[in-house]
Amino acid sequence: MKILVLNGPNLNLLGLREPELYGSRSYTELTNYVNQTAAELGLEVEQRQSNHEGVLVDWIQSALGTADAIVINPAAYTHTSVAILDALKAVALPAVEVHLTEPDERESFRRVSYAGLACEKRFAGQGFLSYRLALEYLREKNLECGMRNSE
Ligand code: CA2
Repeated sequence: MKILVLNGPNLNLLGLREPELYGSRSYTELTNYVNQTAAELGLEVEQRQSNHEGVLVDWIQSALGTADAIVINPAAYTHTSVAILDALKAVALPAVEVHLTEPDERESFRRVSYAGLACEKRFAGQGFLSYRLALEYLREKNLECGMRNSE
């Protein structure tokens, strides 16, 4: 199972700013954590980060035919981007929304998630663990599908 893991704007600054909110580990540490988790779970992952909405849309589109599922932390675009919502709907792959913090417990403008409308699950407020939970969820779901298909 191949999973495209996308991270949105400013997540490349992890560990460099606002550690009280986002933790002290870097973006490279996040990608290492996700790679290690994927290896443990027997999943293939491709990870990308962009500060640009259109680039994220292009990558979501590129998942069609090249990935089985998407894990996405759209960062600030979570709360603004109909383009990312439309792209996720268009590719219609299983998608999971992840967040390091719990947006619902922060400013009221973070309570809306457009991307979440196209995602079947959300893991938030658990730091790096949110990404692991997303991968575990997709793996479990894939195993269940495989079992059903072999019946
Ligand atoms: O909790 C999350 O993962 C968020 O997606 C993070 C976004 C925020 O806009 C969402 O509401 C929730 C912000 C990402 C900014 O990342 C930074 C990392 C280090 C330093 C500064 C910003």
